Amino acid sequence: MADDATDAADAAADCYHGHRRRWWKEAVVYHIWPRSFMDADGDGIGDIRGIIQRLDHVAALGVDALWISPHYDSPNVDNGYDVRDYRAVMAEFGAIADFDALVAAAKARGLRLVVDLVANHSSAEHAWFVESRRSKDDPYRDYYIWHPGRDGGPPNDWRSFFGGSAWSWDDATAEYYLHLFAPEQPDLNWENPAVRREIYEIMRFWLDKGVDGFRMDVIPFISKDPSFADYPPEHRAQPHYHHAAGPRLHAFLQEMHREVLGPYGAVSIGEALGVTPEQARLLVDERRGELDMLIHFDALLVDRGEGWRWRPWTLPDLKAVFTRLEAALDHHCWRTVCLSNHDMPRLVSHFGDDAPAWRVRSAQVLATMLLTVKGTPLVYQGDEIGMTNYPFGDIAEFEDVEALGAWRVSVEAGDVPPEEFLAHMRRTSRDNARTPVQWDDGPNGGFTTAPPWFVVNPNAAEVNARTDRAAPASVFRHYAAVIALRKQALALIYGDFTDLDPAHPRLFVYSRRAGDDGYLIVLNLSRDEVDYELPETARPGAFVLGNLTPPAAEGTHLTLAPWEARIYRLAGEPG
Ligand code: TEU
Repeated sequence: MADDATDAADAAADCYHGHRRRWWKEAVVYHIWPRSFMDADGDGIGDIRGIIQRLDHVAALGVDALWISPHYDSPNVDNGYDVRDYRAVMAEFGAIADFDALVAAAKARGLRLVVDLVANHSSAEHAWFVESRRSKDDPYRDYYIWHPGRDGGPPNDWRSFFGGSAWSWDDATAEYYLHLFAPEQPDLNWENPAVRREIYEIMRFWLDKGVDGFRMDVIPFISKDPSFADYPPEHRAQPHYHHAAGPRLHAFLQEMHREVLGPYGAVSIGEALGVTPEQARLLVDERRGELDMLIHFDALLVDRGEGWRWRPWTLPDLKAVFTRLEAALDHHCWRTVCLSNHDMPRLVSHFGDDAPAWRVRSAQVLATMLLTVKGTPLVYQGDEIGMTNYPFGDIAEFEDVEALGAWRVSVEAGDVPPEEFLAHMRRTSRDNARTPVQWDDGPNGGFTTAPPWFVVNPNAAEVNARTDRAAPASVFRHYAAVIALRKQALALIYGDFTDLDPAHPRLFVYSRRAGDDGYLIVLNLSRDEVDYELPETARPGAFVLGNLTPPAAEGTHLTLAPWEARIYRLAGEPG
């Protein structure tokens, strides 16, 4: 992409390799799910003071920013993603003074702070919805989406992501309201300018408190298909593609940018469920003034088929995601790299190997990948110490509204045998990522002194931050080392991504090249030792960093140990 002309332009405009340099492109973001991060006040629930207590752990990783999942007042049907009051702090998490203290504590450590914006829907307990459902001519009626039924049932065939119809009947006014998630999460009506103004005011409120920007929950869903017709056949199996394709999405986001994001210089990270890499371009092309970057789902859902049922995946499937993003997004666009979060299984259990013999090494390989494929990496709490999925045995152990909803519509409806459901959930459930962070080998993994709100993984005695950070082979220290390398390696941030061997079933071999500068990354994502002749196009220069010490003077013929990660400089010109 960069040629001589762009090199000259780069120098003039604080660019690197054709990209405008921005702090958030060069940052690593650490994602905190407050309920399970750290409990400071001894009630068994994580809180803001707990986040402050553990900020030194986060800062020691070398990350640049925090994203915290919703900290707002909520009845917690969906653990904070159902907001009752957008200007108040959830009582279990603390008070507004604690939030102010968090802003100050983060700034004192040079950390930026990004908060969650849940603007597609509110809680049904939000004052707007309480009013809205009162009567058809209530001033707040049009804050939400109400429709009469069709043939004695809901207005159309739209489905809730948490099971069942996306419409609930409300007796008071004898109409249905729309909720793409739980019935307790009614969708806001973005066609109503008053709703948009309210959201912008809420954004200004938090920006005035000193936050640096927003992660925007299911933001592509804010513009609804105005026909309210049934799903078109091509979207029936994957409705998120339908909900993300509303006609006014770009207009709404451009307005939000004009009104708030632009004037404040705030960063925006859109959760892009239902957005293909090709559609993503329109949302993040910096010349359009919409969003800065998206959380793409192509990697996260590589092992999910219709109805998001688990299906086997191969390494070439996963690698292809990064190539497709590279092709779709040019140097006017940016993206995140997200391989785990509070909605997904644990990173090492999902894409690595969580058997005790391979857990640390495979977590290190995944860290290397997360931090060196192109985009702003999002590191989810606990992954930096190699936390694993929870060994769920029974439906009674699950807490998540999504898991319980799926059980209702599949097992209780007699469609799926319980054992099959549980096997699926052990692999995929969001609850895997929501068990408390394991800080040490003490009671409750050091998360709380009270009975914890949710189960602690029984492996806390072996897998915890204190043990990991002190061990010779440490997941945490490997993250920190790769993050430190990024800070002095602009080619690792802005360089072109090229998969050098897309079909290899065990290795991920890629380059990050910016003109003459560049890196070669070789990852073995398997338990096998692999002999490998590097392609002509990538000659290894100096070895920079790895999770093992490679044999000296191997040349271009490498022998990779199981779950080995290596980063080299690229030598010379491309062949
Ligand atoms: O997630 C939307 C979303 O992508 C999830 O529904 C996800 O697809 C699913 O959980 C995969 O199993 C956002 C939030 O991240 C999630 O926690 C909320 O439950 C949801 O929106 C509704 O606000």
